[in-house]
Amino acid sequence: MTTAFDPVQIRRQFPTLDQEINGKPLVYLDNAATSQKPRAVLDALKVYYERDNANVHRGIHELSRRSTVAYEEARKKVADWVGAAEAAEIIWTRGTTEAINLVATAWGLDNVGAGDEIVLSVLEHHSNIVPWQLLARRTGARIRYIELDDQGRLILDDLPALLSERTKVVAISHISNALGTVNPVKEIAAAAHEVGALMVVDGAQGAVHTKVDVQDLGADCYAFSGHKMCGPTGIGALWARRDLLEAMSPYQGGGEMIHFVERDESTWAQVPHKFEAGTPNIAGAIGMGAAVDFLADTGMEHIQAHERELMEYALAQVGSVKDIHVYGPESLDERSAVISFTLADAHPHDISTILDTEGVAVRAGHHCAQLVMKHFGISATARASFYLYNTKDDVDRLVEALALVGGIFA
Ligand code: 7TS
Repeated sequence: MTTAFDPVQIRRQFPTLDQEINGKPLVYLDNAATSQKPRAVLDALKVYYERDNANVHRGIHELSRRSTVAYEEARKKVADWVGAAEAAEIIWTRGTTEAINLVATAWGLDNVGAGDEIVLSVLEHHSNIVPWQLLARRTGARIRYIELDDQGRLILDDLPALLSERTKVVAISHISNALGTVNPVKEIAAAAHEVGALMVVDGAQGAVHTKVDVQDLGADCYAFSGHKMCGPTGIGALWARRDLLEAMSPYQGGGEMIHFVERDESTWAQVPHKFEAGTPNIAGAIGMGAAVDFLADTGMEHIQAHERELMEYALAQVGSVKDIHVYGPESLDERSAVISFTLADAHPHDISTILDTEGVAVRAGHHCAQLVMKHFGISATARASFYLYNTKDDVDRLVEALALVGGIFA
């Protein structure tokens, strides 16, 4: 059920946000790195460990039954959250990074060979570059990149020249963590499919800020993390079409993923268990299910409207700070809840340190997107990233703290 959206009321459900840092109320603007957790998620973890803790799919006893039911119900919730055709299309992983490594390894080693091409973009997080580099090194495939324009948007005009029958996979982020750029995934997926390539989407930021519908996007794989969308760390998911998962080799071997084990050979369990070797992160999965419930109850349409209004305000306020340079798309239609910036000659780490003394948490660095930094000829930015519980007051506190930085480095 969706109720009226009030960020101040939402904020009260997040215990971590209710504290002072250096004597000032915390303003948490590092959401692209990880989000805070609402009580509903913390309670789900507590209930699981206090009442239901047991291994899944193994015991006949009551606790194992409860644990298995809760774990599989969470899979269904997460499947519905991204519009999967069925729960079995969700593979639990440690997060986006492991989900992409799974595809690059299990699918990649069987389907990519010497002379084949992998198309990425300069905008990608290292998690959506390095697994493909490992694959390229093992197979002799070549990586090609979609370049960026001066607003940090993909230059799609280059796409026809980059794609050919040699292209085996196109792997692109839904939303950039470094700049907030929202990528036209649907358009890219259609182009990838025209040349018979697999379309992998890094949804680490996408599943956080948009209502994802993997069918509508036309993706073949969608990777995302629980911890960025109000869930626990150490849990995430890979969504992939069932036929693709059926055809793929296992990623890791061990318990849970087999059907029969002989001396020299084994057969695999059904999808999704074929990809879930070993005792899984049961509590994490249940926590991620609770996070999805929380976001659904809050209403993604309210969250999106709130973030857009907040970003309009934040871009105007932050953009008017003296000597600031804000990176990323100018249009709110092409940008999500991230403001990456540099300020005069101040090093982003110094900016972040001074903001921290004011109780304002932002990240400084290359944001695991060194190719983006290189594109703009810089080594780092400071980054304020917003979520449903942030308010205009947070923006004002950020801008006040930036004035202090300006004063020091003027
Ligand atoms: N892809 C994108 C677009 C991301 O933003 C991140 C994490 C990942 C992949 C990796 O996700 P993980 O959950 O497997 O670590 N991004 C960030 C960030 O911006 N700051 O810290 C982590």
